[in-house]
Amino acid sequence: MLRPQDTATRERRSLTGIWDFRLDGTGAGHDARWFAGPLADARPMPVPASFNDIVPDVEVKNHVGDAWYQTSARVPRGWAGERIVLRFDSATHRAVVWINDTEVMRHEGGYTPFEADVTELVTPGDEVRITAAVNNELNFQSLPPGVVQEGPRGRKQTYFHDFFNYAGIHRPVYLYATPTTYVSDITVVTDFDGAAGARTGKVSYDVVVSGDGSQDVRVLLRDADGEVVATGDGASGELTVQDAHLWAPGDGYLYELEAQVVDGDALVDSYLQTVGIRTVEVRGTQFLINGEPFYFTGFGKHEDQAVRGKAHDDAMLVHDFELLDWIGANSFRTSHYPYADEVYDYADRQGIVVIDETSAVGQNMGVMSGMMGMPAIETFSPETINDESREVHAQAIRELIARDKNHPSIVLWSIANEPESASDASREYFEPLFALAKELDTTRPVGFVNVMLSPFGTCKLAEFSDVIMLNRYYGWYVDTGDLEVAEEHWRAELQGWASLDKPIIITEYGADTVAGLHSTTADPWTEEFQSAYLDMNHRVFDSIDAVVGEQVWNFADFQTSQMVFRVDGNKKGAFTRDRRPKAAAHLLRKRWTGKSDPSWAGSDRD
Ligand code: GCB
Repeated sequence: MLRPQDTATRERRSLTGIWDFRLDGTGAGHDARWFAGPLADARPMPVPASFNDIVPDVEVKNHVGDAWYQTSARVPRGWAGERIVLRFDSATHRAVVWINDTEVMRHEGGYTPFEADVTELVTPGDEVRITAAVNNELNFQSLPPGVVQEGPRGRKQTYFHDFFNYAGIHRPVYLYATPTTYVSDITVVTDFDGAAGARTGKVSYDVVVSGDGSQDVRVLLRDADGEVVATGDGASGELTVQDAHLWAPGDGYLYELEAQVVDGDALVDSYLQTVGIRTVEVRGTQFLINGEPFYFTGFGKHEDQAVRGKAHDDAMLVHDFELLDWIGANSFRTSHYPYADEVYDYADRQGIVVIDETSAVGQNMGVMSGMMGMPAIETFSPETINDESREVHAQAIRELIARDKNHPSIVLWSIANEPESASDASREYFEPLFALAKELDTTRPVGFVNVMLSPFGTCKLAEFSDVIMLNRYYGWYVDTGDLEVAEEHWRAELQGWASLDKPIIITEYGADTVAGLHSTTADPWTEEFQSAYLDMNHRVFDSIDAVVGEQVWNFADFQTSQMVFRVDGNKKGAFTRDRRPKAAAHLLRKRWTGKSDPSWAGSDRD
């Protein structure tokens, strides 16, 4: 699904702003047809934002059920004769949407876009009412999973992942117009021959035209200076780029492919697709980008901040990338869900490498019973995560790859974080999902993130993974505080994984750290301990050749549900929630850039 754009033939109207909002814990609004008129008893709510922290009220914060949003918009007069589409970049975790009195779409899954052709329902120049019933409930058939139970004070949501269940309309909403014959999809795949100086880039493209698809397609490829470097006729083909400038980590060089639908000399539609020419390959224990071994440095991140919750925010985006640059991170994982489109666009431009993850997190009842003391239940069973859940998961993989396939920054798909992976049931559940991801994208490796409860020798999914991704907390959740013993245990396990002859990325290692808490003896929770813990991990990684990456958990402190071992959230950040560096951030910066502080003595950017 292509993003809305303003081009020579297309126009967008953003619907971000303050909408009317009303909670509906019992689901009464559907029967009472709240969409059929102005939303009664509404309060203001910003879009995009999570609703949870906007209002200082625990009922809003912990709401379970529907949340109704409504706004009105005037359809631009100039859109007469065009195809008009209503698009939500996301609504967490599912939504039903109406235009005036007519339901126009339903969508399951909180982190991917959905849209509907509303041409027949609107009149250019007139106002329309747009209503969305956004539901935040998690169950065994949703991603991520959860359970809603009746409690003494109403319904209560529990879930099995370690971040707050923020909900609402987290990303932009648009009305947009395209011609009635329009480009509906583009796929680009890149390759190159030869070495620097005499390098020939190859850009295979496939353009899908909808509407009256009989019209011709023409493509133009422009370089970063706007010069046309290749052209093609027909809906698919391969363009050749002489002396191609590759996209590479740290060098986000982008070409732009303009896909035109033409009728003789007349331009019917035009869509602009950025293109980074690069290759990705796994060879033995190496992860190669453009044929060169790549070592991931960086973090697992979250879309998380005070007040806005999980809403996309450009100021935070640019600031976070500046901090990635400062600290010397070349990559991050979109733990634990697909991020806003803007994040990948910016990663493409900045040359930051991305591991793109679905929202399959918490599919592991062993973690719940082992660590959180919940009664042991089976993860994969007809009553819990079952065939229906797998179909939801498959759809999430389809939507992720369809949305993100053209980003050069994305080098690896992660189809799940820490699922149960030592049982036959997990193997049965996951085998077809790996096959699906590999069929949908033959150009990128596919993996999943392994949990400590499935150590080397027990995991039944590793054989399907092109890359081994490990989350390990030796010295924190096990061997707590005893870094010497932790180092021995960690190295021993990692040596086992290294024998599989696949590249290994450590996708999580970290220790909760309260900024400002210090001790001379490096006790857990202090800044000294976090630094010592990271040092220990780095010694282990540096001793094993198959390790091709280290991503600290987490970039910044983030909000979680209330638990006895979380102090106002998870504190494993290298930065605090408001992005102040802990001592560990300086340590990482030294390791990843070689630069020593004080960086505050003056600008050290080169
Ligand atoms: C994990 C999870 C992550 C948690 C982290 C922790 O393994 O993947 O979501 O936040 O551990 O801090 O416990």
